[in-house]
Amino acid sequence: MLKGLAARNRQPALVGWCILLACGLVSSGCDRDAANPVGGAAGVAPRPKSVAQPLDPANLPKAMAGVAGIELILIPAGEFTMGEAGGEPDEQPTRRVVISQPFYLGKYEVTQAQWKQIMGNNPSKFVGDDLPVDSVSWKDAQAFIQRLNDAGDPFFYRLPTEAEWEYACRAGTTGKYAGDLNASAWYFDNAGGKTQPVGKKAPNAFGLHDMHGNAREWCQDWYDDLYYKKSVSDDPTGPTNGMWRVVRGGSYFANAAACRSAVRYKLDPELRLDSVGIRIAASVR
Ligand SMILES: [Ca+2]
Repeated sequence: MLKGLAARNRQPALVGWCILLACGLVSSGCDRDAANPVGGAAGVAPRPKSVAQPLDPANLPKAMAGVAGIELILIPAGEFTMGEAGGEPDEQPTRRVVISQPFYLGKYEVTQAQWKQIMGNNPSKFVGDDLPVDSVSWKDAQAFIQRLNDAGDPFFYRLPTEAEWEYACRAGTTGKYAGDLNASAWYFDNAGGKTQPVGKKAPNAFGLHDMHGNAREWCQDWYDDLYYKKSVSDDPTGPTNGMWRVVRGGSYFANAAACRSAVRYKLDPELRLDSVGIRIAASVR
């Protein structure tokens, strides 16, 4: 399951970023100069800067595509009950949580094609352009996100908070799953022992695919099993420090109980597992 710290190809990859409305091309600021390398080494041209117009927070598009064509869905502000009564101890007590600002979340897990475009390497155990990238650590995810942000488009890219992740996963539902698990998730009973191309299972009510299964997903927060007992209710961002980062959602290798909306996992931020990938969140700058 684990992969060593193999030498990583740090050769800068192109970030030919382009902002697209999902339902129609918007050419503003589009830059696809694939030959222009990125980075600050001698003789290397600087990354092209964005000339995109900032987004209007009062009139945000419901779907957009950011760097590397990562499709983003607008998640509305709202509130929900986080956790599951009768679930694991770290899922309790359940409590009302407010997500005060809309944000964008990846429609799909980050694919290997997207990871390769940004990072110039592919750490995944299960290889395929449409498969979720796997075997990436939390720290690897931060390096990926830094490159997305270097593109200078109208988003601030990041991982979702744990609260945002569960809010987005539930999409208004209150049960164990946001719909029929077999219809919406690749998990132990149906995945054949490996990850599957993203987006093949039914989306949830927000239009997000593979929240319950396929690859687990890193969140930004530190993990604390007692956090729900002391967390603020508005836009919680997790403990201020810790040993582990939060991982959410089930995977191709998880049983049904381990795919529930409320399930929390902790993982060393330097660990790479073939069942763990990422999904990108984005705030408007
Ligand atoms: Ca997933």
